[in-house]
Amino acid sequence: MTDRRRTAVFLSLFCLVILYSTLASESESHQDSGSSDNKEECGCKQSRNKEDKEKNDVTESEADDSSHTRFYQPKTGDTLYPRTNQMVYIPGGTFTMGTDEPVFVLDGEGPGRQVKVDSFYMDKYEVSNAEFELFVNQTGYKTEAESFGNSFVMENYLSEEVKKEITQMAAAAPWWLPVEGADWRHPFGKDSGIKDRMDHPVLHCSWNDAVKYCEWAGKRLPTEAEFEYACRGGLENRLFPWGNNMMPRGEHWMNIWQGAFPEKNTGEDGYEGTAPVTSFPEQNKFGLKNIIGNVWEWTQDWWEVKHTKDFKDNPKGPASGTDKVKKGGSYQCTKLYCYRYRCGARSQNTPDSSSSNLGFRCASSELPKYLQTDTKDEL
Ligand SMILES: *[C@@H]1O[C@H](CO)[C@@H](O)[C@H](O)[C@H]1NC(C)=O
Ligand SMILES: [Ca+2]
Ligand SMILES: [Ca+2]
Repeated sequence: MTDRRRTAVFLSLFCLVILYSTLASESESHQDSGSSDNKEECGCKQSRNKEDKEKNDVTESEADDSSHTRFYQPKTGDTLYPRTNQMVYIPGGTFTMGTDEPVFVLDGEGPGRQVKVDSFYMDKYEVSNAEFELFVNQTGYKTEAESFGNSFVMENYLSEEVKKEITQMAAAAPWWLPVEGADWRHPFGKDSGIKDRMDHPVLHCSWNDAVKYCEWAGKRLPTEAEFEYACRGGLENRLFPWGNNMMPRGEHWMNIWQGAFPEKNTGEDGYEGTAPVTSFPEQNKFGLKNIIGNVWEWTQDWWEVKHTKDFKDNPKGPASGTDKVKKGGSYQCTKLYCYRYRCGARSQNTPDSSSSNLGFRCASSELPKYLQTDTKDEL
């Protein structure tokens, strides 16, 4: 067997196991299982291969808690640059990371364990195209997707022209295609652009690219623990940042996929693709937007799936690995295929991978100097 075939066989077996664990743990989802043939892969694990080079109805968000804004009053009115301008203060604490009721056991969602996180700052929004362009303009930075000459895009978002040119498919996820010329300026192939999407999240940034951007901004990527702590917004053992009800008051609070994935995309939440980073309500009392949904977000940590119940103090993940952790799910997630728009959910990609549903936001232990305003004497 060639390496490629072996990989394909392995992935197929792996995916069957995932399929089994998904079905076993998601009894509710059977009702809308309209498309059973593609279940094996949630579409969220596309990586470059090496050769290439709802339980209760109550909204628990406490929007009136302004303890975090006492420390930092974000600048406003500069909507294209919310990310470089706006960070929220996340007061530290101890929380239950992961869950004792994992949906995807093989993802290492469990067990629930006590984790302490120090206070830090986090971008209120995902990094937008405008902000990434500012970074590239100032530094001349070239992303890995630009160097490789391609990146992953989901088939549904490609023009017929671009599809015609594609020969190779990602074995485990047939709707993910490595598209020539796809990069942050051309998110859906070379005949696409970002002119009308400057306030949308930047796409096709690898983990390495994200690290470079955050350094430029005087920040860093959040650890997985920080991300999850921020996501959970002070609530214990809830699915979503605001509680367990997927649609508080019957409204969409996040950008995911409605309809039977991958054939049908109704865009009922207002967006068939990405949404502006400023869209949807603040998802929890920290004031974070799209911390789940819209695009997946890179974290600092290497990926591992074995966790103990031991208490951890500001964990930073394993010392080494092959993949990096991403969190939050994306606009391509449905409950049936990629029920990973939960704070406790996680997935991974190699640090050089990039795709059309993966972005990032930065964090910082100290507020960068350029963001400090007159209100800092309140510190
Ligand atoms: C980046 O440079 C281009 C070309 O000079 C310019 O059109 C664009 O407005 C700049 N973008 C930002 C965010 O400064
Ligand atoms: Ca959507
Ligand atoms: Ca997100």
